[in-house]
Amino acid sequence: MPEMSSSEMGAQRLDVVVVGAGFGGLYAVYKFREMGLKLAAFEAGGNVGGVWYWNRYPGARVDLPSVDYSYSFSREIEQEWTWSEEFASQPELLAYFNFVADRLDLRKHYQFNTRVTNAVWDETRKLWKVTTDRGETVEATYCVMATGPLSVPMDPQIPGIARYKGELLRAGKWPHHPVSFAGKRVGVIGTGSSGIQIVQEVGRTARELFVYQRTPSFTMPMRNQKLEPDYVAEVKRNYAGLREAARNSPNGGVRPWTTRAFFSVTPVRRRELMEDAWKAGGLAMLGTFTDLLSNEEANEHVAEFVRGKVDEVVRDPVTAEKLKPRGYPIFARRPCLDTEYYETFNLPNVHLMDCVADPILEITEKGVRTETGETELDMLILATGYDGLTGALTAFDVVGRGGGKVNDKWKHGARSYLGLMMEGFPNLFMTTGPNGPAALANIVRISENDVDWIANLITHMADQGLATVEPTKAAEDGWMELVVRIAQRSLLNKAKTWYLGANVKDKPLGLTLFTGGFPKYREYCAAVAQAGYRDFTFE
Ligand code: N01
Repeated sequence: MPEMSSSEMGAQRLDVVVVGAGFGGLYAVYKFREMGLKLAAFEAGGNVGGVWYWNRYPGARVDLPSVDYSYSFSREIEQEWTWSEEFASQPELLAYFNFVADRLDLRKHYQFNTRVTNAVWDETRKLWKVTTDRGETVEATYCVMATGPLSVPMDPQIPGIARYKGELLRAGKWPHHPVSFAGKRVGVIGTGSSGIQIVQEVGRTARELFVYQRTPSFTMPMRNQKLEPDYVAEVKRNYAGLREAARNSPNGGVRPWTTRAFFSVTPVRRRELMEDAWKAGGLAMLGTFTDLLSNEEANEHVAEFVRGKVDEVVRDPVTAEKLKPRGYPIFARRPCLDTEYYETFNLPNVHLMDCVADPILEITEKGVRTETGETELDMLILATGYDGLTGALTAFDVVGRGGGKVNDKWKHGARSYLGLMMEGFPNLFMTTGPNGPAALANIVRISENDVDWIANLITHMADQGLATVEPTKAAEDGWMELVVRIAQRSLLNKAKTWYLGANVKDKPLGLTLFTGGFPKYREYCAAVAQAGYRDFTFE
């Protein structure tokens, strides 16, 4: 399709507009172009990459094996791209996105540095009007929000941030220029996946590092390694099998998995298995026993094993004790994978600041004031998380049938059918949406599943001469009932996390992710299509 200028985009009716240039958006653009659809795409960032465009902080890397965290839809991409590390760094991931965009000539469909400010369904003309912060509006039959589950970073609810006169950096909006920590007193607020990766990196070069920790995370050694050419060649020969295994695994990835329950083996054997998993690194521990997220007692045994590892590394017993997560099950928050995170706290320049014992009161011009006093800082880094799952679509007006807004629909929690569509919002699709398995399974596999499903539905409509599609209320109610019912069994409910919306003030609290595993999710999606989309109304 020839490149279109923005005025040309606005002048004609498009088939589809895609928002986002992460894994979901890029694949959607490719797929729809191959279907011959007339399309346009917008991306707030300056280029492709999604979260990997924004998260340029030092030490940023993926916590799934790179060979798995990559597209499966193109044999050419699989064969021509070579991963250099088991867990790719952000620069390598960004290079991958750029490689895909160039190889498939996708960039020309995007308008970058362009944020969608509202999307409104035109009932009479049966199309979406999508307006951007550049003031233009495009019209398209379908709108695909590939806006990602973790694309709206949040500042902490601490007064005074605007007052701070030192360097203020945010993990999720890291600057493009090199950042030096040498000779500086640096503070990091937040000890989730982002904070841990930053701390272990900055601790090595900063003059002093102050780590503001409110809730310690469970973290396990990543044990990242360079990939040997022989291994890469083997993977390339066997990609088809690897993808099939990933699609059929509960997490959508080739992680270790088991059917062994914790109490089905002897205490000695359990210990051996946990030691092996610790030595293997990565998410091996999660695959050690099958009931870790359903049996609280089993979970506590594994949690205690991991806490014990802190004592083996951290020399100061007081610091070690503070670093041990307590009060919530292991894996109920996203498990972190680190590279010598605990070792960082043995460095004389690194100080753990306990925000529970000594809460942060405010950010001052010079640094951070806690109950016991002010710490002056040259640089403050915020690694304080995201308005996850729903944040991207509630950040602007998405207006459906009869003027209904997504913000109103989700007032009491996200609702959708399969995490893909919403009643009241005809022809609007989401990839990796809330109420699907996003966050609990490999985002690349979910994105491909979702885009393929959307593409099939659009093809079905073209074949049948249909103009609009929308899930029935009954279908959406049924899906939400299922999602909520099976989620109640999960220990994920027992931690305050972005999975539940617990990290955002006044956000409705609840686990509305599909916790039934990726294969089951795929089955549901496929069954809906096979049944002729009877859960939808068409016009
Ligand atoms: O965010 P988080 P993240 N005072 O929400 C703290 C993915 N990811 O960006 O828990 C003090 O986990 C907050 O404390 P608490 C991954 O899916 C993946 O780190 O609210 N602290 C918490 O410690 C992950 O789950 C990768 O008590 C405050 C931290 O900020 C998701 O992104 C890398 C505070 C936020 O942790 C989000 O991870 C990075 C306050 N007022 C991210 N407010 C990899 O692939 C907040 N906090 C490796």
